[in-house]
Amino acid sequence: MSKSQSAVTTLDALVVGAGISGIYQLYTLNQQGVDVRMVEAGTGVGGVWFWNRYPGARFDSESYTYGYFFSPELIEEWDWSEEYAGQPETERYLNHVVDRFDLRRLITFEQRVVSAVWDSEAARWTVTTSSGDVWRPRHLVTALGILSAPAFPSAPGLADFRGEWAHTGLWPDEGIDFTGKKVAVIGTGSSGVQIVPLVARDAEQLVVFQRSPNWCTPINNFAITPERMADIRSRIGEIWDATQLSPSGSMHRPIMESSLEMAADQRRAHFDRLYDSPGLIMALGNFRDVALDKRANDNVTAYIAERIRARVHDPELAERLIPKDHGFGQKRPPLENGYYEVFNEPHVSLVSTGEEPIVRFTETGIETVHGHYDLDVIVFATGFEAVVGSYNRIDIRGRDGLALRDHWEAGPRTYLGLTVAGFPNLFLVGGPQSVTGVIPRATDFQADWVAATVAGMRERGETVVEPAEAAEDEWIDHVNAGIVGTMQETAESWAFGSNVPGRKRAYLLYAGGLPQYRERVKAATADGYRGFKFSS
Ligand code: N01
Repeated sequence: MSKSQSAVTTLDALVVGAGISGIYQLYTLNQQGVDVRMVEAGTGVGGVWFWNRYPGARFDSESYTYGYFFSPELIEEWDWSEEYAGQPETERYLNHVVDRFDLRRLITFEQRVVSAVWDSEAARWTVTTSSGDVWRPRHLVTALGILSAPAFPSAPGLADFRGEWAHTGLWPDEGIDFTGKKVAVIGTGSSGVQIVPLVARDAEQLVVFQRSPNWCTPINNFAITPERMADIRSRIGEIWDATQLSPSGSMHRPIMESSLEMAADQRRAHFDRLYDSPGLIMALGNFRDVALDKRANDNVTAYIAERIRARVHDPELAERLIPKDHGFGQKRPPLENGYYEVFNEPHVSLVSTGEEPIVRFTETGIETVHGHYDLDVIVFATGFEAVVGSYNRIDIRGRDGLALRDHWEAGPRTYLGLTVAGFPNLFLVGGPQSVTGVIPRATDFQADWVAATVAGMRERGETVVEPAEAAEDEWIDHVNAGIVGTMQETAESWAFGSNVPGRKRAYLLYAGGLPQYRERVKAATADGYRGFKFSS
């Protein structure tokens, strides 16, 4: 076939996206004997761990709770080197998995999906990619990632900038050398907080542009010795069980005791222990009431503010680094490694864009309302059009040409976070209204469900599955009820799309906890796939 001819491939299932969730989906469907293939926009596997190759990118979940559990052999042969593995190690791991289970032959790279249109007559999707190739799957499984559509500031002039620039979520393969350069990092979310200390280490000058400070706590990472790895392996069943009981799919569970009824010194001792422990325990293993009761939340928030003040020498600067608009845990808190200490260094400065907005990018740097910053490199750690952004960038059309973008205009609409009314045979894995915490611990369950559903349909001779609109309405009510009354309810955060100008506020994740999520899906499935219509 000549290059000018595009390929048309008819098949049972197409999985879009070779991230940790998509890879497992490919594996499970293949195991079921489904004729399945995968398309991926990048040149390699890894998803978030392929694109976010910026210095400092690493897990903030324990490595072994984020990796796969489906294969005892894989657990036996893979050694994690750190409690919170860095991006290169995770990318290696995912490549290892793909080769270990002979999945690479099923993946076509450099195929960014531009449109997916349901063909009612053929009961198939027509999926077109940027290369012009056409895929005709019966079932379309999207594993697009919740943080994969990078967002940029709206200030004009970036095309004029003559230096180097990159977004943390689209980091160049060859990297960027900051040595002796004048660098700006825009954004102080998890990505910004991870990259800032490494830029500060090499750069001659670093200006951090902060729109809103975050409540960052230390990662307290450490190397995994061979003895510890052996111990992890011997406890892997226990670790799995812990992830299944935890609302966030992690090793951590909230302390159910009331922090408000506790003596102040006893409560403080708990906070000290959490602050000095590894990982996200301050957020995920804290008292349950800090997420629910403003008074309890105020206590932990005041505690962390005190720890920040003790680390930043200049009191005025410390205050600018302490959030005033939200309490701890209302937004996803970043983990850091020496972030606050960086601001004690003379070559590092902080610009609060609330007081000093960026006006434009220029040929030589950034112009603000107060002056000009000469720069060699600009790092955009400005986040993502989260959860729905990756869907909105594809022209997805269901029955009667209905655009998913229009169906989701006021916020995502799904049934069980897995399917969408009016979009037959479209499955979402790691999409809206289903995920929280350790993403693969939500999506491995979803991928198993999709594989079992597709295999069941094949056995029963059914070709089309679609949820009822009423079931979708019920799910949306359930998702929204889960966030009501929590401290997160009023947060300005990507979890509500509030970082995207003009986006209608809607909760995009699932706050009910993964055990409840799984129970709900299992109950509907056991009840004859309640809420779904199947047809032949
Ligand atoms: O993105 P973010 P992220 N001018 O949206 C600011 C996961 N993750 O890539 O808060 C100036 O959190 C924006 O300001 P504001 C994790 O779930 C995990 O850092 O919107 N600033 C914010 O400070 C995380 O939550 C790891 O007011 C602008 C920042 O840019 C999620 O990914 C590592 C701006 C964006 O922060 C997203 O994190 C990294 C503008 N015009 C990420 N526009 C792990 O550790 C935006 N900002 C596993």
